[in-house]
Amino acid sequence: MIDQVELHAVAGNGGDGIVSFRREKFVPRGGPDGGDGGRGGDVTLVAQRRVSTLSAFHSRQRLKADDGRSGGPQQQRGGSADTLIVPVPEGTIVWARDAARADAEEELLADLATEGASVVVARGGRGGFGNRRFATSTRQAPRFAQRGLLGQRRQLRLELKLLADVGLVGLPNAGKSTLLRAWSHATPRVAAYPFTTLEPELGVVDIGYDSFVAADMPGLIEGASQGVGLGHEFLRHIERTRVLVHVVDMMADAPLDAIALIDEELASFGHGLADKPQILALNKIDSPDARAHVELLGPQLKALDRPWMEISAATREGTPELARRTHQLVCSIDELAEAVVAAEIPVLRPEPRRSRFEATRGEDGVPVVTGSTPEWLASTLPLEDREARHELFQRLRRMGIARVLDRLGVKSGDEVRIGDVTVRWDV
Ligand SMILES: Nc1nc2c(ncn2[C@@H]2O[C@H](COP(=O)(O)OP(=O)(O)O)[C@@H](O)[C@H]2O)c(=O)[nH]1
Ligand SMILES: [Mg+2]
Repeated sequence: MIDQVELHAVAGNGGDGIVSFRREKFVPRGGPDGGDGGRGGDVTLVAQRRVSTLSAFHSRQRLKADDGRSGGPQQQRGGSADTLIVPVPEGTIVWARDAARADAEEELLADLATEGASVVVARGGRGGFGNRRFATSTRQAPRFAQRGLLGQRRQLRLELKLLADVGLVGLPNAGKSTLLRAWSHATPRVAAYPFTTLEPELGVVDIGYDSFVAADMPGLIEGASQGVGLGHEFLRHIERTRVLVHVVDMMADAPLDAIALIDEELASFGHGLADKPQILALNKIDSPDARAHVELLGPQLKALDRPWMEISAATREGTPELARRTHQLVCSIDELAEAVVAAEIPVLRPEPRRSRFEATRGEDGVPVVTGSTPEWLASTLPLEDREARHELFQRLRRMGIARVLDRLGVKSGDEVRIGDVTVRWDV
């Protein structure tokens, strides 16, 4: 069963550099001292074992990191924004598309398979330089500064193959399917049964803002005894499962024997199932017979030394409480596990480096320059200012771009496109 959400990731914009001049006593106009802007925050997804579904994103579809701050006078650098860290489940596959370009194609960005794996999905913009940075021997008082670069915007699609946090076990007719339906009725996403191998039936159980995945695992008892093969997927679910809810039919003649039988099956199945913490769900409490059984067997149930709750999967009496209790137990186990993995260093997937620049003639004959540095400069320098334009051309010349444009036959006064910005070439 696959869960999927679409999100919009918006990184923070870089803070603007500012224009400022030193003020000193008796000096009418000091040198430039405008500070640089700070970096905008990145948006980063991090895989966390304690998160088991993408449910949280049904109400949070926009991930926005803060902008960097503008620079100040006296060379004060604007503060950089923090990275927005967004927890996602282990096993989340991340697809991304550049939201700024209509023709951008979706690409596979990351497979966050294990705890701590992370990926930057939208990079924050660089801060702009203050006017101090543009001072040269021939231009000692630049009256322009650079704007911050816009943060990346990306359309994301997250895909997750759901794995069970909680396994429902119990004899046939105990009420496992009924309980799963009662728990996940708000989100009717219970998968259909394939018939070749037994696969557990899954349900997403929402608890406030959090959620867990419960699996009905009839195969353990019903399937194994019929000689039906358990799929590889089934074992993956069992490995992930942290808590078992052991459903007991209290209307049956010998509920204690039923519990013992399941315990034996769990032990003989192996894979650590018998060691997982259990909650007993004493089911069908709506029936007077079942209620009488619970009272009669109270002391023996206590002797089993595991938590139990009385429920009716059919009338849903006690099922929300059981869901909360189960969720708490899952979380407490995750906290133990987290303490162990906390020291691990997250794996960062580096952004592919683009070449410095490319210059060609576009279909309409207008020369086009692409590349992160020229595009950054063209989109952040205030090109309506003559000095700033001059600065841009000088930097492009130093990068060797002027030479390539020259070869393309570009003359002074011709239009040139740098990324999304069109300027009149002037050298
Ligand atoms: N009276 C009563 N019947 C229930 C309850 N839960 C399940 N049943 C019935 O018990 C039978 C078996 O339930 P099912 O969920 O299919 O059990 P499973 O084999 O463990 O999946 C069905 O006829 C259900 O309607 C309950 O809380 N009260
Ligand atoms: Mg069933």
